[in-house]
Amino acid sequence: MSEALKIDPATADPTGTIRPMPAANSDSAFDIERIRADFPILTREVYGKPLVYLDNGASSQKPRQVLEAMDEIYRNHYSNVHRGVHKLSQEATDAFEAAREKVAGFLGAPSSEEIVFTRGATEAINLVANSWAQQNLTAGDEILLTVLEHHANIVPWQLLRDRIGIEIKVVPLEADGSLDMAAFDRLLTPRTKLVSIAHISNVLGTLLPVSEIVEKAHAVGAKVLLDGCQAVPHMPVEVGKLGCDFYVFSAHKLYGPTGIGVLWAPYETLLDMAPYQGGGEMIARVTFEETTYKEPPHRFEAGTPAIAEAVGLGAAIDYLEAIGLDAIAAHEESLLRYATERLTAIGGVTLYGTAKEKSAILSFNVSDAHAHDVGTILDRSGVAVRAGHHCAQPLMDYLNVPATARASFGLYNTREEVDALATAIEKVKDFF
Ligand code: C6P
Repeated sequence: MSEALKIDPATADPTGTIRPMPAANSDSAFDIERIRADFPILTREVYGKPLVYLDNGASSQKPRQVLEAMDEIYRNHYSNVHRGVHKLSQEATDAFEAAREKVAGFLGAPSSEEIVFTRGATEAINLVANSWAQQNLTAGDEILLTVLEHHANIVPWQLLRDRIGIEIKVVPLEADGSLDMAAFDRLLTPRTKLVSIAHISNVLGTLLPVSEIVEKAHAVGAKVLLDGCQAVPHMPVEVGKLGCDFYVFSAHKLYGPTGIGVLWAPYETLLDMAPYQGGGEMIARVTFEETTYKEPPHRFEAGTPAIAEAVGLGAAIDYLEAIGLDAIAAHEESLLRYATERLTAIGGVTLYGTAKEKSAILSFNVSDAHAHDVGTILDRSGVAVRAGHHCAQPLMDYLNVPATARASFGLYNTREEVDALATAIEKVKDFF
């Protein structure tokens, strides 16, 4: 690991200043014990067992740096933003806009004006569907999705389809959960106006070949939306390098708060997009005859925004950048390899999604046991996993299973926790 990774998140100031960690404090730059100590909830027990939190794909836990940054804004700087002339309003506005700058830096976006705050990834996709797509697509145009999409990247397009008569095409998968690129090539035509896909699958962990997809989509004149929910907490993401046209994610999977997410798009694209919702904050001038709108990104942020949540998101970004996304990716890659080995060695466990390029998400079933029963028994051992369809019912149909159990790892998980998962799965087998 590089020297640059020797940064201590514990001493990172949530407002932005990061102090290097003294090398003597740790043998390894990725100091898992220090990281775990930042997450208060990880010390609690569940049913008398240490909590083993493996539901990071649903939502991740929050480090004290995020909690403290949100506490600080509410205690000492809170007011509404962009409205008041008074000191507190200015401080809150500065903190809110500083968070936007941090998101821009995090995604490698050239300007914070390209960062729209939304309620989450779901709202960001709905925004693109109801604004850009509604404006630019007409009956007969096609949108390309994949079988592994989350409902948030399916239903908004169906609603649009039912309004304006577009067609939705769906790219199937290979047996290992990677995308069937031959089918992608066949389904992509000059009628395709948008390819909207997950960067990483929330069920299979598959990392999609997004650069290749972007290149091919652009060659037929289609734009590309990447749903980055499961990517941004686990790997460095630079929108410029990806070449995509829209990128969305939610803060709560990124060790930040709920209630806030991000839509990124190039400024020129945002400038051409009509507002998605109307109200305060997004207007330049209102009369009963006519309303004019602010420039992006404010045009898309009607009403009082999630102020403390934006600050919390900024603190989460500081926290992750202090550790280093490359270091986090390496840690989780090693956990994935170990967990795959451990679970594969347990007879009767079926793993879904074994693509070469994948992140630390393991969906599985245990023979004869329903996923919900697996989840419940694991819970009694202190191991929190998600069980169900993971908001990806078409994928469950495609895999021909009603549900799976899913262990999704984060930066604070350990090999010992993988062992706890494996031991708890053995208990499930004993039970059935
Ligand atoms: N997936 C999971 O357990 P929201 O709800 O807007 O924050 O995120 C929606 C969403 C969109 N895309 C992907 C790839 C996702 O994984 C999610 C959220 C969670 O898998 C909760 S359903």
